[in-house]
Amino acid sequence: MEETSRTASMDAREGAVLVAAQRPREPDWEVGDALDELAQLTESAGVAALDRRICRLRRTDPAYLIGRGQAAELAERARELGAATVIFDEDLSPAQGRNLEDLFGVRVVDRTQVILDIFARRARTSEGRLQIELAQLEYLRPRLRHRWTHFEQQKGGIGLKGPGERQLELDRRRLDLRLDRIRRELEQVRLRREELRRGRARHGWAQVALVGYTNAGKSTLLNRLSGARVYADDRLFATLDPTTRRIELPGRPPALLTDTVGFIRKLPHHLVDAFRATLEEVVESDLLVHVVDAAHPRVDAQIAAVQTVLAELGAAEKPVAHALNKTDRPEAAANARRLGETLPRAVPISAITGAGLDALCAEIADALKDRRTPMTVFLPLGEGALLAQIRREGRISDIRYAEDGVRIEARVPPALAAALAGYAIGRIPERRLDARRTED
Ligand SMILES: Nc1nc2c(ncn2[C@@H]2O[C@H](COP(=O)(O)OP(=O)(O)OP(=O)(O)O)[C@@H](O)[C@H]2O)c(=O)[nH]1
Ligand SMILES: [Mg+2]
Repeated sequence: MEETSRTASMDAREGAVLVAAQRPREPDWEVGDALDELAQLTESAGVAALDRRICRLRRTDPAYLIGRGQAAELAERARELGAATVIFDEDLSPAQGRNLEDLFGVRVVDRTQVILDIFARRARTSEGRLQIELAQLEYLRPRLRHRWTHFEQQKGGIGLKGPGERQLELDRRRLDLRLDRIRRELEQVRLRREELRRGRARHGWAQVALVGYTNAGKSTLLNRLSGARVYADDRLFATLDPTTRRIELPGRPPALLTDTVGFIRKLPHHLVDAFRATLEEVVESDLLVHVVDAAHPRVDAQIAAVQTVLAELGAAEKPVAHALNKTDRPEAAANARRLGETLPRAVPISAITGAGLDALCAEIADALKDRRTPMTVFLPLGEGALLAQIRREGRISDIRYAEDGVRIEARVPPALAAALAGYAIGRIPERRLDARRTED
């Protein structure tokens, strides 16, 4: 729809000036890194980075973020280079974006918009497209107002609704209707995925999710381990839609390995929210394999960023196996050695050459030994001891009392799962459960 194309706004042929703001005690290398990454993001969005600028902030100007003098210099530079866009590594408030745009006379885009733009380009499935549209519309909503400010300025006294305001109301209502519809559709997607996961869980297959910074090598690893042919490339956010494949593990049944969207520093909040349906594959898995690009100069910052996003998803407590990837590259040697000290179980690998993959599979198999199995059981009255054990050792997600017993959905450790096997039920439809109640 129209609104979407407006935020997916960067023209493939345009060039841009990149800007990072440097806070008073922020070291130079940090700003330099931020700009490097922004340049990579910009390239991934199909826009050429013509120049990079650092603006030192003494205080943040609520109207322009940067100082007026700095803004004037940037405007001059953008004009000189014929840049169609100025891209900020910061998130700009709607007012800042608008003010800077007026000042520069060229389009002003922030980091979030660049990421949204890349996601919009990459989305292939209807699930991916819905999620990115949701994120874009939510980004756009508070920015709608500005398109009508000129009308509002003409309208005069308080309480006089100008034509602009009426149009704005219409736009906003249309947008809210669309947002409602997308949210409903995504809820259906979520339920479908949940159903799929339950089906797999019933087969007893462990579910393992690859997580990691974008470009760490997750897709390459999935391909290598499963013989899949997922698109892998040296660009940010190559993967958007989750892919699940079976992998063989030593000494235990195969597991299902899911490759999904990569993480990044300052991943926009509403993007994380919008991608819930996809990211539930991570939240609901038995084990995470954190793929680390050991050859990256800022590997520690990347690991920290991944942990931040995991916490945001509510997956901070999940068991994690670490894979130190790209060890075929000489730059990785020192990092891998250092990280090996803080993460003693981390496995050095190369998804490209295949080195270390047997050790990684052994580590995954080992970590899965004490995984919890999702189960639905009906415990008759008189099995109070088992009920107490589930409460103690398991994680209960649903519990319903009937007259003759109790129905529980929980994740339980393997030994308890075995003890409960005789009481396991499939998902009993609500009606049958009610029927049982009335029969008694
Ligand atoms: N040298 C080397 N390069 C690797 C290795 N694994 C992956 N790469 C390269 O790293 C780049 C990114 O790989 P992907 O598998 O697409 O990374 P990803 O983690 O799936 O990235 P996103 O989908 O963007 O999150 C590609 O150019 C790969 O060829 C490795 O072990 N060694
Ligand atoms: Mg990928």
